Amino acid sequence: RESMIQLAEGLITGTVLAQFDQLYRKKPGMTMSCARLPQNISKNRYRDISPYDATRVILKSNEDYINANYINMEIPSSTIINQYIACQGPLPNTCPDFWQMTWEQGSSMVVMLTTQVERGRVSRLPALKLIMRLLTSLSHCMPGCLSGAGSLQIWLLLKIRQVKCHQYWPEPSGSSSYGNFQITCHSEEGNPAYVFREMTLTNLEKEESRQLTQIQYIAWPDHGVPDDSSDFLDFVCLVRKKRAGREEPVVVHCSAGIGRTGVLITMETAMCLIECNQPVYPLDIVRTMRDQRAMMIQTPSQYRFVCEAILKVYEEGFIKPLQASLHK
Ligand code: PTR
Ligand code: PTR
Repeated sequence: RESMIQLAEGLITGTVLAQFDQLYRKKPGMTMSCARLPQNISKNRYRDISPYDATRVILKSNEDYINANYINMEIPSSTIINQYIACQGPLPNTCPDFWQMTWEQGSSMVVMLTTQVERGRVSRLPALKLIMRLLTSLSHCMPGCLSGAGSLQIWLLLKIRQVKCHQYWPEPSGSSSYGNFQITCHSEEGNPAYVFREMTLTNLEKEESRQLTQIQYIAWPDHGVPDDSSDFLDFVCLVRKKRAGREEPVVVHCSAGIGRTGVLITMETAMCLIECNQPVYPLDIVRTMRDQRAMMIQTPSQYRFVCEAILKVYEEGFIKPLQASLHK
């Protein structure tokens, strides 16, 4: 209760956000040199997002690199340690690695917090800038093309969407191979906020299969916060419910695997603490995460969002039953 009063006051006075701003984004002394090796450069979705060497997930093959970290969240005074693997959204060339990791770590649950494409902040897209420049010079050389090039530019601005994550699974009732793994998707159901998929993951070499559940939250742009905190809280409850009884790490990813992934892990940890009657200090949660993967929770608005959601959970004596959770 004490910690909740502190949090509520801190949100009003602004100290909560000020402390978040001051927190290190990378833990001092942690190296990230594996991500920089020449053979691994193409396996990173973003140049500026790399895993710590010390906590990275190591694939059991010669090419052992994937942009992913273990994140363990201990709940004091209980035996609970929620284990996660936080990773980037797979790229076309890292899908086999993603499934290999999921298999080797024994994970049977994947939480996805991004859509495959989003309307990008196009002004920052280098490829688009290049096209624009070409169009502009074209219209200089051939004045007749001017209006055509101009409208094409506008069309591009509206249409270009940015890929946030490769679709690393097949369409429902379809089957695809990714390296040594075959994935079959049996079902897909959901509501406007999230989608559930049941899949079978087959290791072709070992001729063994396992079941896997993927839950995708679709109402959450990167660098932003979810459209609706009660939808999001329902979603986190669902993750908690689904993970019950699974000891293995839950694989969590968004696009970079830091912003939205950090918010989800913070929220689940806070819910767990509240259930166990432990104080909740969100900044400690963020620090613990950042000690294991840099930059977890990306923006102050994401941090504010999760702090407000924690207060809401506490005040409403949550944990709300998952009534209306799923309808086809
Ligand atoms: N992060 C990219 C870079 O550093 O090059 C640029 C970038 C920035 C890309 C924001 C996407 C961004 O946001 P979103 O698609 O919402 O807009
Ligand atoms: N360089 C990218 C940028 O700043 O836009 C990295 C980045 C992309 C960081 C997405 C965070 C992002 O959000 P999330 O971790 O929620 O996918």
